[in-house]
Amino acid sequence: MTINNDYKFIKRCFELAREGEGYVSPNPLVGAAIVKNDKIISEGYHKKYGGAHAEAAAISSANQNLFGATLYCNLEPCCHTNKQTPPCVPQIISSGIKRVVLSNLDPNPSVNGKGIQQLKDAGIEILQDILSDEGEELNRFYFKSVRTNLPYVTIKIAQSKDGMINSNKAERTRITCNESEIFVHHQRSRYDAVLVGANTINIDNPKLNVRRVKGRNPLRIVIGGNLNLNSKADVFNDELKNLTWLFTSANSDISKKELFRKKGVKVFEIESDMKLRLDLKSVLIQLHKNKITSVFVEGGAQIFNQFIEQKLFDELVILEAPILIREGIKPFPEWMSRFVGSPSEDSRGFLLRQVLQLKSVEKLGVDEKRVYRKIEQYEKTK
Ligand code: AOF
Ligand code: ZN
Repeated sequence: MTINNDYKFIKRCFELAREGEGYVSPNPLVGAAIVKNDKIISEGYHKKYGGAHAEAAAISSANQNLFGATLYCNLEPCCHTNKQTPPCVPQIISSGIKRVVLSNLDPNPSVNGKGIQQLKDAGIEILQDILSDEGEELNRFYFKSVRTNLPYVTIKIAQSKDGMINSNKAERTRITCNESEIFVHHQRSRYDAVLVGANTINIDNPKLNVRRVKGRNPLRIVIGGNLNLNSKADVFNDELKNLTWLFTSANSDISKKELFRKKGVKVFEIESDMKLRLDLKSVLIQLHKNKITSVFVEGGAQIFNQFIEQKLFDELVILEAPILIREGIKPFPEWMSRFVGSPSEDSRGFLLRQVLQLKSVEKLGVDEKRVYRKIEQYEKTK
């Protein structure tokens, strides 16, 4: 067996794992392939939360003896009990598989190295860290969540060429093209939740669902510290209103909170400042406690500013349309917008550049998509 084959089969595991996108959270995306004589004889992936693990699915769907076979999987097989499904390691050992090739260790403290140790103790050969960067990228929501107890946060900003997200008029402005919209709907189907502030609800009345592509709807998180919110907005009244979670100040109007609760909206009370602005880190901690591993932030300007200033994000996606708005609302302060537009020598722009790294630039129809990643590592939140 050549190392090239090992790469090829691990890549196949990534493809299989991606089939579970949107359905397995808070679990990781995992794919598995069983190989004999350089040929895949069985495959499996983790299809949904609570369902069979990738390795178990591949073993159970094999229709031949696995003695001497190699198992490929992108994540270390689990060995812990007291969970929804039986551990994979004993199933691998009893199947007769003699070699396991994997991409990443499972950072879950109940596994983290113990899975491969048990396999080694049973005489199984292990090859680890194959395409581990790609594996990290694939499971970046899961890894961030397990390592820091906070969800992975992506900020998406749709802006004009002159860096504006809306005109000054208190009404919705259409900025990006059809292809960008399809991209956004794909992202909504992959992230556990989308998040917006009260102004976006009141001005845009967004549905925040998945309509342009096939996929599952995300949870819809509304930040409304002072509950200055239009209770007639779609997210509080449509057929998905049970998927709307409202985060408000512990000190906001009690009868208004009741109104939203009566509609079937889940209301969370969070610490706030004197102006009833919420502590966003506390919001993220609450989301983690409720099994949310990824959040797609869709606006508006105040929310963008707070997430960026407090460095509570991992990824920034700018969708830039070739139009000019001239007079309108900018998603962040001047110094920041110059940095994420074209490189600037501004000193704060320089600081931001140490935090952000441009990862990709791509055309989406007539728009340009720029993806930035936050370089800084997080501390674990208790
Ligand atoms: C694997 N293969 O396909 C997945 C793994 O509650 P359970 O039984 O689904 O177990 C969830 C834990 O198992 C999860 O926290 C992670 O550590 C691991 N996920 N492991 O061997 C898989 N999805
Ligand atoms: Zn498992």
